[in-house]
Amino acid sequence: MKCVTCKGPAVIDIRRHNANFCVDHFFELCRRQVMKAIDDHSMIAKGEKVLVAVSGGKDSLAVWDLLLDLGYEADGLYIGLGIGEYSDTSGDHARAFATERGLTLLEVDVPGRFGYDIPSGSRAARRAPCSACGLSKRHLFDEAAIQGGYDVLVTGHNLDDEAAVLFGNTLHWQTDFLGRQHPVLPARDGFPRKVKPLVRLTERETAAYCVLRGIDYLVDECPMAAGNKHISYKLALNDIEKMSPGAKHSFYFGFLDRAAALFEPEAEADREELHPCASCGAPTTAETCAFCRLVDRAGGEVPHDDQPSAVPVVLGTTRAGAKQ
Ligand code: Q46
Ligand code: ZN
Ligand code: ZN
Repeated sequence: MKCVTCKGPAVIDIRRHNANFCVDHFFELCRRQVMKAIDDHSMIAKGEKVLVAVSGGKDSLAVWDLLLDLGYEADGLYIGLGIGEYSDTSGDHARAFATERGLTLLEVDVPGRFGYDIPSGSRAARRAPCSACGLSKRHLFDEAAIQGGYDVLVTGHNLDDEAAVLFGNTLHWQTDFLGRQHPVLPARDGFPRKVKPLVRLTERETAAYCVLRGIDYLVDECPMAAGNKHISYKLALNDIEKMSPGAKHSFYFGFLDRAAALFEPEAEADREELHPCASCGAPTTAETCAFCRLVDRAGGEVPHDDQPSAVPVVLGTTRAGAKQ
């Protein structure tokens, strides 16, 4: 197996590109794909202050590493969700990555600050674990980005994630969601701009990137993921991809090119008037936001110290330079 560019020994075959790559040219491919996603969708301008949502898994560490490598100044944000050993280990991976590279990692500990963890809090609030978790993460990502004065919030969603969400939204014809499924959500009404620079890379590629770069990421799946429909959508799409390499890419990017705009007016019309939450000030359509209602029902499930500040704790101290 030879590298398509230099004819040296290849380490990975990528069937949708019909090509094999050596280590260096695979890194180059990853950087090129991230740059293209950023340019095509005007995700991040040079000099903007970037916050990366970091879980300790392959995608978030890969995107943080790639952005630094491309010359962006990027801090990380880790949210401790209190999912037992899984959260302990994921936090260790995020902190180790930041410490080894002298990066700034902000941290919010949900049990410590709000008095619930995802297993007990989701039961108390009668929500599915991933629903309570997703709501908590979205709220705390937005809060940290706005309060920290960041221009843009980056998440590590990859092509498999986006194709699986699109598959689910299409399967159920959730046209309002289809109108909002875009790799960039512009800043509006107190929400930060949110971008997904890994949409042109698959999870196999982000895993390979981490392994070849020597990035130590958390391999274990979240124990609360069982029953999550997106996992079965990903498996179905993997079967299709095996028979038809490039299918995921053309499904997702074909949608963005040819169909997404058709659903945007509906999503826009569905947008209700937002005003500040009476309790925390975050934008919401109700009197108090869904996160504050979750904390009302779930808070107190575990001991906590009522951290008064909404500003995350700064763990690292040195601002990022490009990784060597
Ligand atoms: S961490 Fe949270 Fe995921 Fe675990 S509880 Fe579900 S949403 S599966 S990315
Ligand atoms: Zn090569
Ligand atoms: Zn609120």
